[in-house]
Amino acid sequence: MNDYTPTREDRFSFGLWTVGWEGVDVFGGAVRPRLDPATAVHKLAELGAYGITFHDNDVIPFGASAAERDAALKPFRAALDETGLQVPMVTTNLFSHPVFRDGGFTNNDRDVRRFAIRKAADQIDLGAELGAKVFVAWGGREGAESGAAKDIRAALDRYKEAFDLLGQYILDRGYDLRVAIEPKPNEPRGDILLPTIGHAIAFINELEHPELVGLNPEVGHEEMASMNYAHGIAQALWHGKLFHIDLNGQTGPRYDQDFRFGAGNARGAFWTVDVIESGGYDGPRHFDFKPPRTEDMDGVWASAAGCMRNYLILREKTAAFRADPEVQEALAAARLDQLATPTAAPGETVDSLRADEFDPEEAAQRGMAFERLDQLALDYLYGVR
Ligand SMILES: [Mn+2]
Repeated sequence: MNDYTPTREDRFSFGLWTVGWEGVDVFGGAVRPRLDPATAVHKLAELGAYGITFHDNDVIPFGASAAERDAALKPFRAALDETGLQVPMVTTNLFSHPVFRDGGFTNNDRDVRRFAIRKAADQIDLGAELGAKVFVAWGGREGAESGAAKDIRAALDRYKEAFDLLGQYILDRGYDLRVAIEPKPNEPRGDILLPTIGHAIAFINELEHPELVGLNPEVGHEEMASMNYAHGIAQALWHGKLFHIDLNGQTGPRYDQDFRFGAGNARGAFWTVDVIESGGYDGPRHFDFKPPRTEDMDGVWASAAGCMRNYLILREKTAAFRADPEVQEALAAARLDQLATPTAAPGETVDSLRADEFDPEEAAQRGMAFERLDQLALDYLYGVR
């Protein structure tokens, strides 16, 4: 048992837009003041985070001149230097300004698409300068509310073109940085392009530089579509495409709730931490959540601390689950060892499988023993084991 105090070795990072969210939603205006980026850096460092991430316009006002840009970045850079907080990821806002009403990279308006690519490249430059290894691309406005308004095949051509141009740009500049696409099914658009992990992986395979592009799956975005986040990131890992993760909380197919991590589908969070810790992911544990509108700034920091605390609690629980001799016995009873064994022996063919002596009626009698195994997990989750 420990007190779940995060340290920098835990590699927790937060979007500046998370703790900085003023609470503006579709039904009401701001409930909290603007959070100064430098203050956010100091506060997150104090809480035990190791990194902060940001959209260009979280720090630099849209349309800022070079002098205004430098002035906005100066105190932010100073805070990073003072605290040693890292910037492991950056991203571009291609959704807030009205010019992006129909998206950035797939906007029907060609002029807007060209502007969006320039804007992304500027933030890639800044990210590389600050040491970021990942550039996240969330195409929240890339989509449609109606049928004829968007030719999906043409839009995907343009989407590919944007990633191909930016990929070549990263290579030409020699940046040590990769791109991570963040899928989401809907909201703010009625339907968003690349709505799931699977759509995005298939899209990446069509790019000029697929090795530069992977995924940044978000808990809530997958669960909004009733999908299993732990399974999704496990498949992304299987493809070598889990470049980054967005952790938060969601309770089923609703609006994007963005609860703090662990507050939402707790069982899903348990398996999410299990996959992250045991599946070979070595990137930041990044939180993309929204402290509820009910909270003042004290509540915001309590919410941020809760994300890290819940992760550490679940990390301890999942590690204990995996190390438990009774669990290992239950895993064997559930035949996980057999699943890990290739179906055919080396050199075997379909014809050699025909030589098996097998009684399906007898095999059909074997239960899979999954319930005992799952109850052991729930005993850990519920805190009785
Ligand atoms: Mn996100």
